[in-house]
Amino acid sequence: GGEHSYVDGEILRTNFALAMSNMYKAEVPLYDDLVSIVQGVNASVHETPNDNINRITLERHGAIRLGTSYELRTVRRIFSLLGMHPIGYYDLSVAGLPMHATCFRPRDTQSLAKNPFRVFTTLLRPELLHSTESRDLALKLLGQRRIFSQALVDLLDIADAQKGRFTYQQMDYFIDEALESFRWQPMAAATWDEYNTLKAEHPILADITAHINHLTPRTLDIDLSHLAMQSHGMEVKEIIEGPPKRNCPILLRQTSFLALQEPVSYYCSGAEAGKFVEGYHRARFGEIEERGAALTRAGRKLYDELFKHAMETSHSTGHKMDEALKAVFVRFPDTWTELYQQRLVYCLFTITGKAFPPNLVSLDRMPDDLIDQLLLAGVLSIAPITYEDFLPFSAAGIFQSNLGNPLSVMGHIKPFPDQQGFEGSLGRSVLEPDDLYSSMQRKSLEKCAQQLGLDAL
Ligand code: OOG
Ligand code: NI
Repeated sequence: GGEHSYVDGEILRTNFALAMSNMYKAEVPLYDDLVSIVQGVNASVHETPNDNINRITLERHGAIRLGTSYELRTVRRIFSLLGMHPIGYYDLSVAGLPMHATCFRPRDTQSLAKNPFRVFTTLLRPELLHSTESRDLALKLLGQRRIFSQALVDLLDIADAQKGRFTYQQMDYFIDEALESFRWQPMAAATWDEYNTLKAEHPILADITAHINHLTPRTLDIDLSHLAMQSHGMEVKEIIEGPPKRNCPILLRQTSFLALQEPVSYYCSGAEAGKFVEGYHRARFGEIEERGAALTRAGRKLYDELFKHAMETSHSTGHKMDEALKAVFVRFPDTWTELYQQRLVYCLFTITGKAFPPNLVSLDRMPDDLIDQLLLAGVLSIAPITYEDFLPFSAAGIFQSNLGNPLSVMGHIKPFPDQQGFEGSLGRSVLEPDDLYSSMQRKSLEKCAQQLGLDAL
């Protein structure tokens, strides 16, 4: 052993996530209540579909909104030490927001099972703003702000020199310094006039702040949790975002309580310079989510078509979106066997111990649909792979609930994705979620093949 012992990245992530959760509990007591409600519901729901209850109890996602590529690259360095990688590209211009995003999260099954902490990280796209005045102002303010302390940047350099690791003592400093970057700032960086100029251009501009704006626990039953939030007197959003309630949950369903009105002080400018205005800002809210199966490209395509169809029907008939969704989604199969047979979901395979059927052994060539036949014969069994990512329209719904304005009337942003531009700012490419899920599925099949003494499955 050397002079130092270094902290495992997984431990660093869990300690960081717990420290962040404690900070947020102290700052937003309603979040603490929300966590208790969800844990009560989770304890009352018996089956846990595919993830263990320890993972689910720890599980949180948060969100931050960044303004410059320097900021994005620095959080990339922070998250990389925690074993969190940029996964997926989200174009939010489709929802009228001058922003795009990725999710920093662990990548592989083992790491996700230990602690799947994730942070949805958006970056402003100033080129999508119409007025030169607000664009220049936003860029000026962003250029001036320092979200990361010098001590934090020094610690990141130290970690680089130690192959991306910290000693236990360095870990404690690092967590403290990094958390400072994501803490609520009661004193605004913008003056009162500047704040109002930005807000007039696009309400989201006043919201590009690195503070963690929510921390979401995972519930095993979002309908029950939603009711429990209401009966605790929380001001909860009426609808649950995402797919409707089903036997076989898919993707991600989310709901939240509305953003709190919190006091913020703004400096005055011009003749009033030196004084400040006691203002308010709605930014922080509480959200819960229920996670279901990851969909294949075909599954996602069907989901997107049905979702669009439900939106259109609900617009044209005035029916509620949840009723429209329920009606339309009868076309999405709802047993795991059918979902796999139609290759709509990703699954992990295991062998059951049942013998290989003799009718297959006697064939001189393995049938193409061997996997399906082995499933049917009960030699293999499947469990859906959990969806670890986000949904752009649900994300947009979250932004909207803060702003209190339908996005359709704001900003007039022309939708176009720019993944390359995002990756340029990030300094690397993002990983493709689909590749990760399909490789998890493939690995589980390789293991089964080996156990059954087959060359491949
Ligand atoms: C990000 C919203 C995205 C979710 O759960 O979809 C998100 C934000 O509000 O900054 O967290
Ligand atoms: Ni969220």
